[in-house]
Amino acid sequence: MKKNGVITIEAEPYPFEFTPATCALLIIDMQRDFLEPGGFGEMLGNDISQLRRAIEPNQKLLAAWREKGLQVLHTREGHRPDLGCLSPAKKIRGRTPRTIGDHGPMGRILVRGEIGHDIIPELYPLPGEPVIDKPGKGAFFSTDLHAIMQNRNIKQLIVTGVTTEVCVNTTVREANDRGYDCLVPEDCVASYVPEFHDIGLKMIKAQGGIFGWVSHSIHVHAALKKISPQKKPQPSKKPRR
Ligand code: TIU
Repeated sequence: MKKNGVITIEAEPYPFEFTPATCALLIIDMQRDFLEPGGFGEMLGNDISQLRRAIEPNQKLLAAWREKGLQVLHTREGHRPDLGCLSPAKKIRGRTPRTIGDHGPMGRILVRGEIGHDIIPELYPLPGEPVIDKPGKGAFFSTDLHAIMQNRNIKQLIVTGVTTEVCVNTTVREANDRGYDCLVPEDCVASYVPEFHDIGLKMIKAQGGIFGWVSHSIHVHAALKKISPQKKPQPSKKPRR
């Protein structure tokens, strides 16, 4: 470990200076609608096995991350039951017989509160881990993620989840523009289209890391082994007067 609690993580295009106390694991949209049979993703004709490959590496990383008492954030893509935050363009995109807000096998498609909208049991959030409900692809658009990060002194993100070229990529770009450093472990993100996964990762690390860093979870695990558990921020017992 270097001075100021910095740990170097092997990454491309160059090593990532990991500061555990101010770094959160941001798990994007690991929802039943995208990953489980009968969900929205499969209904659109996608091969969900391509996404399910990322479940186990995420489980292992999440377990190691929680063991060290580091900060975890989760996102879910979806809409209010009244669909007030669903743009007409998104509603009709794809021109499929059933679209967002319609009834599917796991409840209304991508609607908050429905079974399909929720996070898969394998990666279910613990109490105290913020879940950001987002209506768009990027996790900053129309959400309180930025405020949560500022309030919790988060300056770096390890971004995992699905899909590599859509919600992961959009979120990394949004975070980068807000001054946050993002590292993406390639085995913890996935796409329905392997080609897009590869290119999505290349886009992040191109041009000297134009949007961020790409690594593998083995290197994140190696870094985690070097740190002692962090003290979790405790809610103050007495109300301040
Ligand atoms: N979470 C996320 O990436 N939402 C998508 O709609 N992804 C697709 O790849 N369609």
